[in-house]
Amino acid sequence: MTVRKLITALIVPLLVVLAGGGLAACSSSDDADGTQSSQVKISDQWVKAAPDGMTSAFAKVRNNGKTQVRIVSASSDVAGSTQLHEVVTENGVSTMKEKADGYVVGAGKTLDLTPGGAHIMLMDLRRPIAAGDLVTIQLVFADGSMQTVSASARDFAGNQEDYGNAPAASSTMPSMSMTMDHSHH
Ligand SMILES: [Cu+2]
Repeated sequence: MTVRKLITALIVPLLVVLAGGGLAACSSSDDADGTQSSQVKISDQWVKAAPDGMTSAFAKVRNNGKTQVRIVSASSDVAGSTQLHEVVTENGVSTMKEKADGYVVGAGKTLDLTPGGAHIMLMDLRRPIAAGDLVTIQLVFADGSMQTVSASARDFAGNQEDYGNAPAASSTMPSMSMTMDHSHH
C-alpha cells in the first residue's frame, strides 16, 4: 500500500464520521435521538455575577418536540449545590422555593427562567463569578439525558437577596421583596 492510499484509507472514514455528525447536529431539534434533551433548545442563558455565596442562572428553554419534557436537576462546577427554584407569592411577599418535581415544558412551549421568576439557583459558590465569566451548567432531564450550556455572567442590579434592604423598592413593589426559604434543609 502506498502512503497516499494509506492516507486516503484513514481520511475517508473520518470524513464520513464528520459528515454524519454534522447531519445529526442539524436535525437535533427534530427529536433525532429520541431523548428529551435532544428536543430542547436552550438560548439566552446568563448568570448573575456574584462575589460569593449564591447566585442565579437564567435562560429560555424551548421544547421543539411533540412530547413534554421535564428538567429534574442541574449542576455546575462553580457551585457546591444547585437547585431548580420557583418564586411563590403569598400575601405580597415573594419567596423562592425549590421546585421539587423540576420544570415541565410542554410540547412546543418555552419556559422562561427569568429574574423574579423561576431560576436555577447556584449555591455555595466555589469562586467569585465576575461579569464576562463563562459558567458551565449541566441540565438533567427526566429520561436521564443531559444538556450542557455555557452561560456568560453579567452584572444585574436586581439582586433578589438585597431587595429587603431597599425601602423604595419594597414600598412601591412589595411583590419584589424576596426571602429565601431554606426550611427544607
Ligand atoms: Cu433561588
